[in-house]
Amino acid sequence: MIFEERLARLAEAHDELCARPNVAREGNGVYERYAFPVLTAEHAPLEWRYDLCKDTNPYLLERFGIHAVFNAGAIKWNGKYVLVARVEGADRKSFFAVAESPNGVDNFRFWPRPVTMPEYGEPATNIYDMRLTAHEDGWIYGIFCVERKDPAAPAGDLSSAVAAAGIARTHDLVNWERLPDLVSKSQQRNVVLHPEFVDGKYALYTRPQDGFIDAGSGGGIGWALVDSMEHAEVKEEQIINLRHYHTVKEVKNGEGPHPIKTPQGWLHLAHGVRGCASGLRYVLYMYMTALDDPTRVIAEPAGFFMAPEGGEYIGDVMNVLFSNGWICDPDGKVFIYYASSDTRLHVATSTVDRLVDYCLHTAPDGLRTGLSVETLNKLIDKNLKTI
Ligand code: M1P
Repeated sequence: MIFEERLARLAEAHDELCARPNVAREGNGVYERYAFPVLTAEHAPLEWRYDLCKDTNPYLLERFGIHAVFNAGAIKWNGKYVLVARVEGADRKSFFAVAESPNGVDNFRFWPRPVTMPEYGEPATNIYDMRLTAHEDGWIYGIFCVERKDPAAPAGDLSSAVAAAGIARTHDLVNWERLPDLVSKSQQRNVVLHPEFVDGKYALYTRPQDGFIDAGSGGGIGWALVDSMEHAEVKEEQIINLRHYHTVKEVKNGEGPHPIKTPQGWLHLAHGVRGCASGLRYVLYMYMTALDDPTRVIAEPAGFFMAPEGGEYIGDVMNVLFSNGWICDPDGKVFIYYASSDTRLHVATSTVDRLVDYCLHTAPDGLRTGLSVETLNKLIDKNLKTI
């Protein structure tokens, strides 16, 4: 009886959570946050977490702990809002799982099974943070971080890892063809495929870094053209979005999802990292590049676009917002999927028009306090004339 009652309670709570309507909150005009996260560990199906057979699990104990659901790639697929989320188990290993919603803001439900990602080379210890790109070549590509133990780590060092960009492609988000990892002189995380060919080549946003954690001498978000995705190799890399002293991205930065094409230019979402007494702080920022030259930055508002708020500060890795997925509807509505503190996934909504307006009409970072005050005074002067 205990088994049946507990199962009924668990199933009811899970259904209620997945069906809970989400409500937009008044924001700063640029975007709206929503009342509830769209995916959490509790959204994972009961069949993933429990042995549902009374004979083998009479107490209905959890058998596979799911710890967090965050950092999701996103795509509009067969009329549904589809996320390829990073699901992290209690064992600290991440894997990918697909969830879909009819409206993009609530009712996300996982597909029955997680993604079985084929291995390439030495099997990965961990995989995470997939960026999805429906490329004009007809494939949907997923590029993600592949983490393996550092073979050069001294004996006893069980923390050092190396990061590479794993590449896979699919037509249905179920069956994935694994391609060779990106060949690059440096370690790579946050690699993103641009959706169009550029000069007949595939174009990648990269993030060269010296170590697993440290961007080190890697100056920012890079750009590289590669001949083929079947043997992708970064031969030349140009830094297109630099890190700067005393900004939100002084320690490191990384491209979010692939940019959205607008009449005014490519709209980019990225994350910036700075250090502070409580550790690293991850925020989201935006920039735009020229349509005729995606390597040329044409606008970059000062500071962060979104930073943690309230409960978003709290989680497995505190003080982190991270985004690797957004969806732009044909009517210009944009669904920004962002994760907080490596624990849960949220949505914010905006429109292409508002995001472009934000990028083109917010002053850039003057890089010193005097210029910040000048910018503020110009706004006050204008308002005093208007009122
Ligand atoms: O813990 C915060 C983020 O750290 C890494 O991002 P980056 O490579 O920019 O430092 C990633 O592990 C990311 O998944 C994580 O959210």
